[in-house]
Amino acid sequence: MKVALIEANTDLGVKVDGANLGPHVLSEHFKNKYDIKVVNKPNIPKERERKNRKKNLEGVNIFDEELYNLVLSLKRENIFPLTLGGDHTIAIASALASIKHEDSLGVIWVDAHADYNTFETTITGNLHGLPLAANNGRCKELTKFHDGNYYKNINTVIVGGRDIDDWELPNLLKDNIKVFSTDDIHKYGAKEIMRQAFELATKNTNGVHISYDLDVIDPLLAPGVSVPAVSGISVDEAYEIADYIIENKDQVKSLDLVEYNPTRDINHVTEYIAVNIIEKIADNFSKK
Ligand SMILES: [Mn+2]
Repeated sequence: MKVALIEANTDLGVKVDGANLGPHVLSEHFKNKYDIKVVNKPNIPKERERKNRKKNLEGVNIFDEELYNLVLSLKRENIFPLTLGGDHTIAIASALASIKHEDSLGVIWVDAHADYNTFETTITGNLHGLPLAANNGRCKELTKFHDGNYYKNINTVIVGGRDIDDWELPNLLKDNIKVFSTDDIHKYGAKEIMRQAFELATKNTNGVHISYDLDVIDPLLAPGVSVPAVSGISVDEAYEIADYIIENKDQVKSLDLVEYNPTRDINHVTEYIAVNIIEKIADNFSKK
């Protein structure tokens, strides 16, 4: 299957600047190998008012609508979309475009954070804390461009969660979202946790969308992210997750690798890890 890399160049979903610069740094490593598509953030000033709980809503929606249409057009051409973020709001577009095409999908959200806030529960108003809830139909103002199915709670799985907001937790409990913690990965192994995650996400669906946030990795090992959370998984565990995805590629319909922020990186260490993950996945998926 042909693979396209998409630069999703935006940081409108987070107060910290720089995630918009990440995708191009990563895609440069692959420019002679894969088709590179580009979506840039709209040229409107970034809102930073602390009390605004819908910061940059308009800009995020303009961006996501364009990315949604791009991912959908690739899916219709039978090209595998590997979307490089960018802050995690880009996954609203990629995940919903994928389910629009596939009709029924589960999602595995590999992330230190749950990204399951709503406009009512977000404390910061940084919209990259809402995409998983948006993909389940809880934040309709973020998904106006989408006219397909939403993801079901029962097929929604978080892997590596360890930094969940006080007001976000009731959302997860109410919707009964399965969260495998960072400790679960250390205890049972990344492979076993991914096996269970796939089992849940693919039950009675046509496959799975994977959204892989680099901040799941310990920030001492991968500092190049906008919102680091201490005590993450190891680099080996991060690669094991990628290997499991590859072993089960027939079920994987789309994938994001997000939140690389080169302005926060130290000696390119996070870039190196991200490039390894992309390389593994893109090389294997192009053979499927
Ligand atoms: Mn995230």
